[in-house]
Amino acid sequence: MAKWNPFRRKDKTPDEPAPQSGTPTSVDPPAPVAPPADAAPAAETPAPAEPAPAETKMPAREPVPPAEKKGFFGKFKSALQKTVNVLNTDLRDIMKEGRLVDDEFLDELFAHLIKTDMGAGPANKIREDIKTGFRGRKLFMKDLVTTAQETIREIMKQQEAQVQMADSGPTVVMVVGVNGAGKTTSIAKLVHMFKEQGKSVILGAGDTFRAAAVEQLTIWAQRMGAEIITGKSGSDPASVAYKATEAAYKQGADVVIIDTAGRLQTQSNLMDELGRIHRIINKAANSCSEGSTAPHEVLLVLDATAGQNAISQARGFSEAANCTGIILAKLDGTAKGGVAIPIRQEFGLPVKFIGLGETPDAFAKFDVDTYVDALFDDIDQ
Ligand SMILES: Nc1nc2c(ncn2[C@@H]2O[C@H](COP(=O)(O)OP(=O)(O)OP(=O)(O)O)[C@@H](O)[C@H]2O)c(=O)[nH]1
Ligand SMILES: [Mg+2]
Repeated sequence: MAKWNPFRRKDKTPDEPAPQSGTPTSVDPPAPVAPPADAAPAAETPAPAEPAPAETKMPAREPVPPAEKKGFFGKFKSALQKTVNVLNTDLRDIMKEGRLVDDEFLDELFAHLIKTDMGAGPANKIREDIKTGFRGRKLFMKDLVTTAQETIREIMKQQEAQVQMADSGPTVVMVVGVNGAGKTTSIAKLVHMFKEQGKSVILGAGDTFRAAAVEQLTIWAQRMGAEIITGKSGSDPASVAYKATEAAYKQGADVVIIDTAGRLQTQSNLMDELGRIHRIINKAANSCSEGSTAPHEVLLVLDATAGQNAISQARGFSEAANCTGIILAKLDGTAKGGVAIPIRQEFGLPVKFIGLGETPDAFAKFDVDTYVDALFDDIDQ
Protein backbone atom coordinates (compact mmCIF):
# COMPACT_ATOMS: atom_id res chain seq x y z
CA MET A 1 0.00 0.00 0.00
CA ALA A 2 1.31 3.47 -0.82
CA LYS A 3 2.62 5.44 2.12
CA TRP A 4 0.31 8.22 3.21
CA ASN A 5 1.68 11.58 2.31
CA PRO A 6 0.38 14.26 4.65
CA PHE A 7 0.81 16.78 1.87
CA ARG A 8 -1.67 15.00 -0.33
CA ARG A 9 -5.23 16.14 0.00
CA LYS A 10 -7.59 13.31 0.59
CA ASP A 11 -10.77 14.77 1.94
CA LYS A 12 -11.94 17.40 -0.47
CA THR A 13 -11.41 18.86 -3.87
CA PRO A 14 -10.42 22.45 -4.62
CA ASP A 15 -13.98 23.00 -5.86
CA GLU A 16 -15.51 22.24 -2.53
CA PRO A 17 -17.17 25.32 -1.04
CA ALA A 18 -15.01 27.23 1.36
CA PRO A 19 -16.06 27.32 5.00
CA GLN A 20 -18.54 29.83 6.24
CA SER A 21 -17.17 32.27 8.72
CA GLY A 22 -17.78 31.32 12.28
CA THR A 23 -19.96 28.33 11.37
CA PRO A 24 -19.41 25.60 13.90
CA THR A 25 -19.52 21.99 12.75
CA SER A 26 -22.45 20.00 14.08
CA VAL A 27 -20.14 17.18 15.13
CA ASP A 28 -17.90 19.10 17.41
CA PRO A 29 -19.27 22.26 19.00
CA PRO A 30 -16.90 25.17 19.29
CA ALA A 31 -14.93 25.51 22.44
CA PRO A 32 -15.19 28.80 24.27
CA VAL A 33 -12.50 31.02 22.93
CA ALA A 34 -10.68 33.95 24.38
CA PRO A 35 -10.68 36.76 21.90
CA PRO A 36 -8.55 39.71 22.74
CA ALA A 37 -10.04 42.69 24.48
CA ASP A 38 -11.00 44.79 21.46
CA ALA A 39 -12.09 41.99 19.21
CA ALA A 40 -15.79 42.32 19.69
CA PRO A 41 -17.73 42.53 16.42
CA ALA A 42 -21.34 41.40 16.85
CA ALA A 43 -20.80 38.05 15.12
CA GLU A 44 -17.94 36.97 17.35
CA THR A 45 -18.04 34.41 20.09
CA PRO A 46 -18.49 36.12 23.45
CA ALA A 47 -15.40 36.10 25.61
CA PRO A 48 -15.51 33.65 28.47
CA ALA A 49 -14.33 34.73 31.90
CA GLU A 50 -11.23 32.56 31.64
CA PRO A 51 -9.42 31.85 28.41
CA ALA A 52 -9.93 28.30 27.17
CA PRO A 53 -6.65 26.47 27.26
CA ALA A 54 -5.21 26.02 23.82
CA GLU A 55 -4.44 22.47 22.85
CA THR A 56 -0.69 22.39 22.65
CA LYS A 57 0.89 19.34 21.15
CA MET A 58 4.55 18.94 21.79
CA PRO A 59 6.50 17.57 18.91
CA ALA A 60 7.74 14.01 18.68
CA ARG A 61 10.76 14.79 16.58
CA GLU A 62 11.44 12.66 13.59
CA PRO A 63 14.32 13.13 11.20
CA VAL A 64 13.57 15.19 8.12
CA PRO A 65 14.16 13.13 4.98
CA PRO A 66 17.52 14.04 3.45
CA ALA A 67 17.16 16.95 1.11
CA GLU A 68 17.82 16.23 -2.50
CA LYS A 69 21.12 17.83 -3.31
CA LYS A 70 20.45 20.31 -6.04
CA GLY A 71 21.90 23.67 -6.80
CA PHE A 72 19.75 26.78 -6.60
CA PHE A 73 19.61 27.10 -10.38
CA GLY A 74 18.83 23.39 -10.67
CA LYS A 75 15.78 23.86 -8.46
CA PHE A 76 14.41 26.56 -10.71
CA LYS A 77 15.30 24.58 -13.77
CA SER A 78 13.43 21.50 -12.63
CA ALA A 79 10.42 23.55 -11.49
CA LEU A 80 10.21 25.22 -14.87
CA GLN A 81 11.06 22.16 -16.93
CA LYS A 82 7.60 21.75 -18.46
CA THR A 83 7.47 25.40 -19.42
CA VAL A 84 11.00 25.33 -20.82
CA ASN A 85 10.22 22.27 -22.92
CA VAL A 86 7.22 23.91 -24.56
CA LEU A 87 9.05 27.19 -25.15
CA ASN A 88 12.02 25.32 -26.53
CA THR A 89 9.97 23.39 -29.07
CA ASP A 90 7.89 26.38 -30.10
CA LEU A 91 10.73 28.84 -30.46
CA ARG A 92 12.96 26.44 -32.36
CA ASP A 93 10.00 25.82 -34.63
CA ILE A 94 9.57 29.42 -35.67
CA MET A 95 13.30 30.05 -35.95
CA LYS A 96 14.34 27.06 -38.00
CA GLU A 97 13.77 28.22 -41.56
CA GLY A 98 16.01 31.27 -41.25
CA ARG A 99 12.97 33.49 -41.51
CA LEU A 100 13.15 37.24 -41.51
CA VAL A 101 11.40 39.18 -38.80
CA ASP A 102 8.09 40.29 -40.33
CA ASP A 103 4.55 40.69 -39.01
CA GLU A 104 3.74 37.03 -39.49
CA PHE A 105 6.84 35.98 -37.58
CA LEU A 106 6.09 38.46 -34.79
CA ASP A 107 2.49 37.22 -34.47
CA GLU A 108 3.66 33.63 -34.17
CA LEU A 109 6.23 34.62 -31.59
CA PHE A 110 3.55 36.41 -29.56
CA ALA A 111 1.25 33.38 -29.73
CA HIS A 112 3.98 31.07 -28.43
CA LEU A 113 4.99 33.38 -25.62
CA ILE A 114 1.48 33.79 -24.23
CA LYS A 115 1.12 30.00 -24.05
CA THR A 116 3.39 30.22 -21.01
CA ASP A 117 0.78 32.44 -19.31
CA MET A 118 3.17 35.35 -19.16
CA GLY A 119 0.22 37.51 -20.25
CA ALA A 120 -0.45 39.66 -23.29
CA GLY A 121 1.34 42.71 -21.86
CA PRO A 122 4.76 41.09 -21.39
CA ALA A 123 4.46 39.00 -24.59
CA ASN A 124 3.62 42.12 -26.54
CA LYS A 125 6.55 44.01 -25.02
CA ILE A 126 8.92 41.25 -26.18
CA ARG A 127 7.26 41.30 -29.61
CA GLU A 128 7.77 45.07 -29.86
CA ASP A 129 11.38 44.91 -28.67
CA ILE A 130 12.18 42.25 -31.29
CA LYS A 131 10.39 44.32 -33.92
CA THR A 132 12.36 47.44 -33.04
CA GLY A 133 15.69 45.70 -32.97
CA PHE A 134 15.41 43.16 -35.77
CA ARG A 135 12.61 43.99 -38.24
CA GLY A 136 13.46 42.84 -41.76
CA ARG A 137 16.53 40.97 -40.54
CA LYS A 138 17.28 37.39 -39.77
CA LEU A 139 16.98 36.78 -36.04
CA PHE A 140 19.33 34.42 -34.23
CA MET A 141 18.01 32.42 -31.31
CA LYS A 142 20.57 34.00 -29.05
CA ASP A 143 19.23 37.49 -29.85
CA LEU A 144 15.66 36.40 -29.28
CA VAL A 145 16.50 34.86 -25.93
CA THR A 146 18.60 37.81 -24.77
CA THR A 147 15.88 40.30 -25.75
CA ALA A 148 13.14 38.28 -24.06
CA GLN A 149 15.20 37.86 -20.90
CA GLU A 150 16.01 41.56 -20.70
CA THR A 151 12.38 42.51 -21.20
CA ILE A 152 11.17 40.09 -18.53
CA ARG A 153 13.86 41.16 -16.07
CA GLU A 154 12.79 44.75 -16.53
CA ILE A 155 9.12 43.88 -15.92
CA MET A 156 9.86 41.75 -12.87
CA LYS A 157 12.47 43.89 -11.15
CA GLN A 158 11.86 43.51 -7.44
CA GLN A 159 13.61 44.19 -4.20
CA GLU A 160 15.43 41.29 -2.61
CA ALA A 161 12.46 39.22 -1.43
CA GLN A 162 13.51 37.95 1.98
CA VAL A 163 11.00 37.18 4.70
CA GLN A 164 10.45 40.36 6.67
CA MET A 165 11.73 39.40 10.12
CA ALA A 166 10.70 41.17 13.33
CA ASP A 167 13.22 43.61 14.79
CA SER A 168 12.67 41.99 18.14
CA GLY A 169 10.39 39.22 19.37
CA PRO A 170 8.87 36.53 17.19
CA THR A 171 8.28 37.00 13.49
CA VAL A 172 4.62 36.34 12.76
CA VAL A 173 3.70 34.96 9.34
CA MET A 174 0.12 34.49 8.22
CA VAL A 175 -0.58 32.26 5.21
CA VAL A 176 -3.66 32.79 3.03
CA GLY A 177 -5.09 31.63 -0.30
CA VAL A 178 -7.87 29.75 -2.05
CA ASN A 179 -8.78 26.15 -1.26
CA GLY A 180 -6.10 23.71 -2.25
CA ALA A 181 -3.59 26.32 -3.39
CA GLY A 182 -0.84 24.73 -1.31
CA LYS A 183 -0.96 26.77 1.93
CA THR A 184 -0.40 23.99 4.44
CA THR A 185 2.28 22.37 2.30
CA SER A 186 4.03 25.70 1.91
CA ILE A 187 3.92 26.16 5.68
CA ALA A 188 5.71 22.83 6.09
CA LYS A 189 8.30 24.08 3.63
CA LEU A 190 8.71 27.32 5.55
CA VAL A 191 9.19 25.36 8.77
CA HIS A 192 11.84 23.27 7.04
CA MET A 193 13.61 26.42 5.89
CA PHE A 194 13.48 28.14 9.27
CA LYS A 195 14.61 24.98 11.04
CA GLU A 196 17.60 24.75 8.73
CA GLN A 197 18.44 28.28 9.82
CA GLY A 198 18.33 27.07 13.42
CA LYS A 199 15.14 28.97 14.28
CA SER A 200 12.39 27.74 16.58
CA VAL A 201 8.93 27.68 15.06
CA ILE A 202 5.40 27.55 16.46
CA LEU A 203 2.46 26.81 14.20
CA GLY A 204 -1.10 28.03 14.58
CA ALA A 205 -3.64 25.65 13.05
CA GLY A 206 -6.00 28.41 11.96
CA ASP A 207 -7.93 26.20 9.54
CA THR A 208 -10.36 25.12 12.23
CA PHE A 209 -13.03 24.31 9.70
CA ARG A 210 -11.66 20.93 8.68
CA ALA A 211 -10.39 18.42 11.20
CA ALA A 212 -8.17 16.94 8.47
CA ALA A 213 -6.47 20.29 8.03
CA VAL A 214 -5.39 20.29 11.67
CA GLU A 215 -4.28 16.68 11.36
CA GLN A 216 -2.21 17.45 8.26
CA LEU A 217 -0.44 20.37 9.92
CA THR A 218 0.06 18.45 13.17
CA ILE A 219 1.84 15.63 11.37
CA TRP A 220 4.24 18.04 9.74
CA ALA A 221 4.79 19.88 13.00
CA GLN A 222 5.72 16.60 14.64
CA ARG A 223 7.99 15.52 11.82
CA MET A 224 9.88 18.76 11.87
CA GLY A 225 9.99 19.50 15.54
CA ALA A 226 7.69 22.50 15.67
CA GLU A 227 5.14 23.12 18.37
CA ILE A 228 1.56 23.48 17.19
CA ILE A 229 -1.36 25.35 18.72
CA THR A 230 -4.76 24.02 17.70
CA GLY A 231 -8.35 24.85 18.56
CA LYS A 232 -11.46 22.73 18.67
CA SER A 233 -12.99 21.91 15.32
CA GLY A 234 -15.19 24.81 14.25
CA SER A 235 -13.74 27.21 16.78
CA ASP A 236 -12.80 30.77 15.99
CA PRO A 237 -9.63 30.82 13.83
CA ALA A 238 -8.74 34.25 15.19
CA SER A 239 -8.61 32.77 18.67
CA VAL A 240 -6.11 30.13 17.53
CA ALA A 241 -4.05 32.84 15.85
CA TYR A 242 -4.12 34.87 19.06
CA LYS A 243 -2.99 31.95 21.18
CA ALA A 244 -0.24 30.90 18.79
CA THR A 245 1.12 34.45 18.68
CA GLU A 246 0.91 34.75 22.44
CA ALA A 247 2.68 31.40 22.89
CA ALA A 248 5.48 32.51 20.58
CA TYR A 249 6.05 35.67 22.65
CA LYS A 250 5.86 33.81 25.96
CA GLN A 251 8.26 31.10 24.84
CA GLY A 252 10.59 33.40 22.98
CA ALA A 253 10.11 31.49 19.72
CA ASP A 254 11.72 32.90 16.60
CA VAL A 255 8.85 32.40 14.19
CA VAL A 256 5.13 31.71 14.39
CA ILE A 257 3.24 30.70 11.25
CA ILE A 258 -0.54 30.82 11.13
CA ASP A 259 -2.41 28.57 8.69
CA THR A 260 -5.84 29.70 7.49
CA ALA A 261 -8.75 27.94 5.81
CA GLY A 262 -8.97 28.18 2.04
CA ARG A 263 -11.47 30.70 0.73
CA LEU A 264 -12.44 32.29 -2.53
CA GLN A 265 -11.48 35.88 -3.15
CA THR A 266 -15.14 36.55 -4.00
CA GLN A 267 -16.47 35.50 -0.56
CA SER A 268 -16.49 38.85 1.13
CA ASN A 269 -17.42 37.57 4.60
CA LEU A 270 -14.48 35.18 4.55
CA MET A 271 -12.15 37.84 3.22
CA ASP A 272 -13.30 40.06 6.10
CA GLU A 273 -12.45 37.23 8.45
CA LEU A 274 -8.84 37.39 7.26
CA GLY A 275 -8.80 41.06 8.15
CA ARG A 276 -10.07 40.21 11.61
CA ILE A 277 -7.44 37.49 12.12
CA HIS A 278 -4.84 40.05 11.06
CA ARG A 279 -6.08 42.59 13.63
CA ILE A 280 -6.22 39.99 16.38
CA ILE A 281 -2.66 38.84 15.70
CA ASN A 282 -1.64 42.46 16.00
CA LYS A 283 -3.54 42.74 19.28
CA ALA A 284 -1.79 39.66 20.64
CA ALA A 285 1.62 41.01 19.68
CA ASN A 286 0.87 44.36 21.22
CA SER A 287 -0.46 42.93 24.45
CA CYS A 288 2.60 40.68 24.82
CA SER A 289 5.05 43.43 24.00
CA GLU A 290 3.75 46.97 23.97
CA GLY A 291 4.31 48.76 20.71
CA SER A 292 4.87 45.54 18.73
CA THR A 293 2.96 45.12 15.53
CA ALA A 294 2.26 41.91 13.65
CA PRO A 295 1.93 39.99 11.41
CA HIS A 296 5.22 40.78 9.72
CA GLU A 297 4.29 38.85 6.62
CA VAL A 298 1.00 37.83 5.04
CA LEU A 299 1.97 35.35 2.36
CA LEU A 300 -0.54 34.64 -0.39
CA VAL A 301 -0.15 31.14 -1.78
CA LEU A 302 -1.04 30.94 -5.47
CA ASP A 303 -1.34 27.72 -7.41
CA ALA A 304 0.77 28.18 -10.55
CA THR A 305 -1.29 25.54 -12.35
CA ALA A 306 -4.32 27.82 -12.04
CA GLY A 307 -2.72 30.06 -14.68
CA GLN A 308 -4.71 33.22 -15.32
CA ASN A 309 -7.06 32.33 -12.47
CA ALA A 310 -4.14 32.79 -10.09
CA ILE A 311 -4.05 36.39 -11.24
CA SER A 312 -7.66 37.03 -10.24
CA GLN A 313 -6.92 35.36 -6.90
CA ALA A 314 -4.00 37.70 -6.39
CA ARG A 315 -6.25 40.61 -7.25
CA GLY A 316 -8.89 39.60 -4.70
CA PHE A 317 -6.55 38.70 -1.88
CA SER A 318 -3.80 41.26 -2.15
CA GLU A 319 -5.79 44.14 -0.72
CA ALA A 320 -8.40 42.40 1.40
CA ALA A 321 -5.81 40.42 3.31
CA ASN A 322 -2.99 43.00 3.41
CA CYS A 323 -0.71 40.56 1.61
CA THR A 324 2.99 41.32 1.69
CA GLY A 325 4.30 38.61 -0.62
CA ILE A 326 3.48 35.60 -2.75
CA ILE A 327 4.39 31.95 -2.64
CA LEU A 328 3.95 30.53 -6.11
CA ALA A 329 3.24 26.86 -5.41
CA LYS A 330 3.18 23.94 -7.86
CA LEU A 331 5.42 25.59 -10.41
CA ASP A 332 6.66 22.06 -11.14
CA GLY A 333 3.20 20.98 -12.26
CA THR A 334 2.63 23.41 -15.09
CA ALA A 335 3.88 24.34 -18.55
CA LYS A 336 2.59 27.83 -17.80
CA GLY A 337 5.41 28.88 -15.52
CA GLY A 338 5.41 32.32 -17.11
CA VAL A 339 2.53 33.19 -14.78
CA ALA A 340 4.98 34.70 -12.27
CA ILE A 341 5.55 37.56 -14.72
CA PRO A 342 2.05 39.15 -14.80
CA ILE A 343 1.63 38.46 -11.10
CA ARG A 344 4.66 40.59 -10.44
CA GLN A 345 3.71 43.15 -13.06
CA GLU A 346 0.13 43.68 -11.98
CA PHE A 347 0.36 43.61 -8.23
CA GLY A 348 3.80 44.82 -7.34
CA LEU A 349 3.82 42.15 -4.65
CA PRO A 350 7.14 40.33 -4.48
CA VAL A 351 7.10 36.64 -5.32
CA LYS A 352 9.05 35.43 -2.29
CA PHE A 353 9.12 31.68 -2.76
CA ILE A 354 8.32 29.04 -5.32
CA GLY A 355 7.00 25.56 -4.62
CA LEU A 356 8.42 22.84 -6.82
CA GLY A 357 7.15 19.62 -5.38
CA GLU A 358 5.41 18.07 -2.41
CA THR A 359 8.35 17.54 -0.07
CA PRO A 360 9.55 20.09 2.50
CA ASP A 361 12.74 20.83 0.61
CA ALA A 362 10.94 21.34 -2.72
CA PHE A 363 10.99 25.06 -2.14
CA ALA A 364 13.21 27.95 -3.13
CA LYS A 365 13.51 31.65 -2.53
CA PHE A 366 12.42 33.46 -5.64
CA ASP A 367 15.13 35.21 -7.57
CA VAL A 368 14.28 37.09 -10.75
CA ASP A 369 17.60 36.52 -12.52
CA THR A 370 17.63 32.82 -11.79
CA TYR A 371 13.99 32.52 -12.86
CA VAL A 372 14.62 34.28 -16.16
CA ASP A 373 17.78 32.29 -16.87
CA ALA A 374 16.03 29.01 -16.11
CA LEU A 375 12.99 29.90 -18.23
CA PHE A 376 15.16 30.10 -21.35
CA ASP A 377 17.86 27.66 -20.36
CA ASP A 378 19.27 25.59 -23.23
CA ILE A 379 17.14 27.40 -25.79
CA ASP A 380 19.84 29.65 -27.19
CA GLN A 381 22.20 26.85 -28.22
N1 LIG B 1 3.57 19.26 -7.25
C1 LIG B 1 3.33 20.07 -6.23
N2 LIG B 1 2.28 19.82 -5.42
C2 LIG B 1 2.06 20.66 -4.39
C3 LIG B 1 2.89 21.79 -4.14
N3 LIG B 1 2.40 22.44 -3.05
C4 LIG B 1 1.31 21.73 -2.66
N4 LIG B 1 1.09 20.67 -3.45
C5 LIG B 1 0.01 19.70 -3.37
O1 LIG B 1 -1.22 20.39 -3.51
C6 LIG B 1 -2.23 19.76 -2.73
C7 LIG B 1 -2.90 20.80 -1.83
O2 LIG B 1 -1.95 21.27 -0.89
P1 LIG B 1 -2.36 21.84 0.54
O3 LIG B 1 -1.12 22.35 1.12
O4 LIG B 1 -3.17 20.89 1.31
O5 LIG B 1 -3.29 23.05 0.10
P2 LIG B 1 -4.09 24.08 1.05
O6 LIG B 1 -4.04 25.39 0.35
O7 LIG B 1 -3.57 24.03 2.42
O8 LIG B 1 -5.56 23.46 0.97
P3 LIG B 1 -6.83 23.84 1.90
O9 LIG B 1 -6.34 23.87 3.29
O10 LIG B 1 -7.81 22.76 1.63
O11 LIG B 1 -7.33 25.16 1.42
C8 LIG B 1 -1.53 18.65 -1.97
O12 LIG B 1 -1.74 17.44 -2.66
C9 LIG B 1 -0.07 19.02 -2.02
O13 LIG B 1 0.79 17.92 -1.96
C10 LIG B 1 4.01 22.03 -5.04
O14 LIG B 1 4.78 23.00 -4.92
N5 LIG B 1 4.17 21.14 -6.05
MG1 LIG C 1 -4.55 23.70 4.23
